[in-house]
Amino acid sequence: MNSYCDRIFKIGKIEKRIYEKLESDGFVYFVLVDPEKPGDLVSLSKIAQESGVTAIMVGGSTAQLSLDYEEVISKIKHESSIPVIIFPSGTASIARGADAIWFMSLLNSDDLFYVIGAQYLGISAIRSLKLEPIPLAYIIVGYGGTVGFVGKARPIPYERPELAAGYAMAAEALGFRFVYFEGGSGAPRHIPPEFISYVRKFVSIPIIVGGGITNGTIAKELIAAGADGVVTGNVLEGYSQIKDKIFDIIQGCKEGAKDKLSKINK
Ligand code: 1GP
Repeated sequence: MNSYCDRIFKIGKIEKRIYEKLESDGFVYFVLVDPEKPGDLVSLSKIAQESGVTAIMVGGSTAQLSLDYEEVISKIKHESSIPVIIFPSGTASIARGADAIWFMSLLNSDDLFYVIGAQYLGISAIRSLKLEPIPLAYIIVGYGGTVGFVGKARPIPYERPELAAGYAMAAEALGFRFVYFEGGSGAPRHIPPEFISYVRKFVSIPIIVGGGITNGTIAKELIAAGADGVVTGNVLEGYSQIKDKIFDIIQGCKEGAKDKLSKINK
């Protein structure tokens, strides 16, 4: 018989892999593919895997066809063995063939559907498809973009990190194992590193940051400020030098992780 700890904290394969990466490298990097504009998945999947991208996330705030998700996932899987994590916008994002799904709750939404409704509706299908659900608190910040609008969020201003720290602490106490600060896809200004370093002091769970991250310098600053992971979407869409861009961002993450470690050891 399993212990209570084993029974309650069922850490799946992908989540475990993320923690192992965090321990060995000090950061994780996710590339986001929008099923509505997937681009050249053959090159992207191979390059992402060779370059050491942690996983490919598949999702988009307006994508509403699980068939689109399945097509994208199967193409990625055909070309590589990189883990695929669904980044859902609702129950239509639940699709076959992925390894895991961010089981996320949009904590600063005014609409209960995005906080717990979609999750209630989706969990049986997630179990049937044997997708690994990874609990994630999703918090919209600043610009917010399409996801902020669709998710009826009240985005936290960049100047008010204490509000974000409150949400992050509540998320950790509620048992979420990751917190994702979302600036909105294509955010004209990424989340400031000072915002992340403020929140970092209040929680232990990994902090993921996305929205408007376009180069390695930004990734470096965010990781050095205390983020554990970064997500990029737009910057690779339709870009011809995918390999160079991924390399640049990974390099930035590595340098950021080094800076972070040296601050801890001081
Ligand atoms: C969006 O945070 C992600 O959900 C990625 O944002 O497209 O701006 O990289 P970008």
